[in-house]
Amino acid sequence: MSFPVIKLDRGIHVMHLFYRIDRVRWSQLSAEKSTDTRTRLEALCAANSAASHPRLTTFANVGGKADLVFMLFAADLVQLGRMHRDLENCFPPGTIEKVYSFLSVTELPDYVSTDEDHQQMLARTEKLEPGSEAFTKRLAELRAKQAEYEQYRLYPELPDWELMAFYPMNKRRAGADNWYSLDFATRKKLMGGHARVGRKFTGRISQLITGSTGIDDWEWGVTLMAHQADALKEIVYEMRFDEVSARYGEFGPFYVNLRLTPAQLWDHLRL
Ligand code: 76R
Repeated sequence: MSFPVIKLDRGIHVMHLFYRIDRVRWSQLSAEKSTDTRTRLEALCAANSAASHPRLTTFANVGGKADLVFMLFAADLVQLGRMHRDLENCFPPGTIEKVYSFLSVTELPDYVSTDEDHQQMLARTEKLEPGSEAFTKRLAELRAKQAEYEQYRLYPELPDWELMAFYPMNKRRAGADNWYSLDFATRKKLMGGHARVGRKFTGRISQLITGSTGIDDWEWGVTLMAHQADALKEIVYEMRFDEVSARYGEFGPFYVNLRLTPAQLWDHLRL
């Protein structure tokens, strides 16, 4: 059967899925059925294991809000929907129940550096003469770095670190604190401060911000990969002092998840 292909002009679709296991139903499964479920899930992960997309990764939630957690990446929305259904079909009927889901897309932020920003920076900060050999060389370097950054933002290859935290957020639109009525230059300046805080966590946090305005109930999904929970706590705490979050950030529920392979998941969750 043929299906429509629904791609973005640039970037890919992302889904975060959270399930609880129905322990009563699960306890009625035979050991073979449990193994069969794991084997199907392993096959689905193997079929969707590109560095960027299509990709399906598995996690166990810690904290009690869910049991199983999945992160899905696909260029085509129909393919993403299919991955979601195939994933649920790995499990015997009624054994898992969705407790939270989030649909979003990768995007380039409005505030990315432009070629003009780079040229001004070279002239003002690095004191290079526009048009000179040194200027042209540095500009080419900055352009290459920018292209690499944009590729990463749109087609992210998240590191498989031990922890994945997820939470949705909005920018506030209330009275005097309306992010969307600020002019572009002010928003860009404020986001510069935000990025400075973020860069302090290089090596401890790897972040993916996906856009969901008009797609899901919040405006962005924040996915943070970390090795330790203190890095998660510190980055979110430090950002609270930065005006972008202090004044304009509104947050949904936080989920902290362990990156585990299906085999590890089965052992961890005693499936
Ligand atoms: O992409 C970049 O690195 C460029 C700078 C940058 C942008 C444009 C950046 C850097 N972020 C950007 C956009 Mn971010 N980010 C968050 C959160 O908990 C909170 O208070 C907020 C949740 C975290 C923890 C975080 C981390 N960022 C955004 C946007 C889109 C805003 C828009 O378009 O209006 C949101 C919602 C958002 C939220 N950010 C960084 C980080 C980190 C760690 C960095 C530094 C990345 C690096 O360069 O190493």
